[in-house]
Amino acid sequence: MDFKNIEVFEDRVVIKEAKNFELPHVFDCGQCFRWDRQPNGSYIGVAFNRVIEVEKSGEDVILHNCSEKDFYDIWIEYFDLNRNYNDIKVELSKDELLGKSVDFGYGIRILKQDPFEITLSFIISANNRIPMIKRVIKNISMKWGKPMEYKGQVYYSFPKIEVLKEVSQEDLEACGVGFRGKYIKDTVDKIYQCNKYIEENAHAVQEEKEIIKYDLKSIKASSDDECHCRLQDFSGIGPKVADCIMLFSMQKYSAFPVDVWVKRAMQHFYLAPDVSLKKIRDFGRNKFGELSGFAQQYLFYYARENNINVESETK
Ligand code: 8HG
Repeated sequence: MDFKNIEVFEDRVVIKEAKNFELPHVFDCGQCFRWDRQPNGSYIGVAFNRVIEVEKSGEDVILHNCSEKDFYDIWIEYFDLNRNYNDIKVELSKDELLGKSVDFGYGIRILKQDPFEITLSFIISANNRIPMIKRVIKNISMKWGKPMEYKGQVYYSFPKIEVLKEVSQEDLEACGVGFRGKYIKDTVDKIYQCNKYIEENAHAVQEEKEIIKYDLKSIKASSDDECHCRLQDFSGIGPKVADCIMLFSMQKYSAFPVDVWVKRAMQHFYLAPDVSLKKIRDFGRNKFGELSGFAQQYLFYYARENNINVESETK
């Protein structure tokens, strides 16, 4: 557990002596798209139909606009507060090269986000840059999410599937999703049809039905390798996007998403420049095992923040 206890006030919860919890490391390490840094250094974000503000104050982390019930129902898990990140950092730092990235992103925590939101978010992430991904998700939420007011500003929840299933590909494209519109539409349809079928046939024998393979709950409940495989049954999801979804919303920590930054980091620290993404993934998973996802996050943050560039160093 990475905190001592909590103190509850009218409109906020104070997490006392929070360890391994640095706001820029958590919110700017690439795993989430709905958190924005404020001029005073705190972050305001939207998740699970709530808007909260997170502030660091000495050793404590303050969750504003948060009740004690929401802390225990949502945020304690969302922020992965029951995990001791020192154990992970000690283990990963046995590798001297990775230790550099761990020292740099020492306050990273992997958030436990909502599978439906993260599935669509990472379909949007394919061949896209993070500021643009954030903008597109914000547009979608502003159009079809629920408005919520905080400190005189309006924030929007990520839309419910029942609302998104009525949205056309053209309307999605108007939000800036580009060529991914058809993938999002198709994925929303499949998940919706699947949920509906399961709800209506709760007591029936379901094995033979093709549609139930799109059940995010059972995908999340499957083994890491099966989860990686099954996510790729959706259109617009390849190995890299599947790795991101399973790591950031399904607690599959052997995932090792290899994007351009992780590729550069792996080449910079371990491998030759001409290795394929698949080989880099296999190498990473063999090396870091059950902690691959965490290792990947320290590497991604290090590479992106330091703008590391392999070509210029190796040539
Ligand atoms: O946390 C992330 N890890 C990896 N490996 N890739 C990521 C993360 N976050 C994120 O947005 N990406 C992808 O990297 C999406 C996009 O293709 C690119 C943005 O730098």
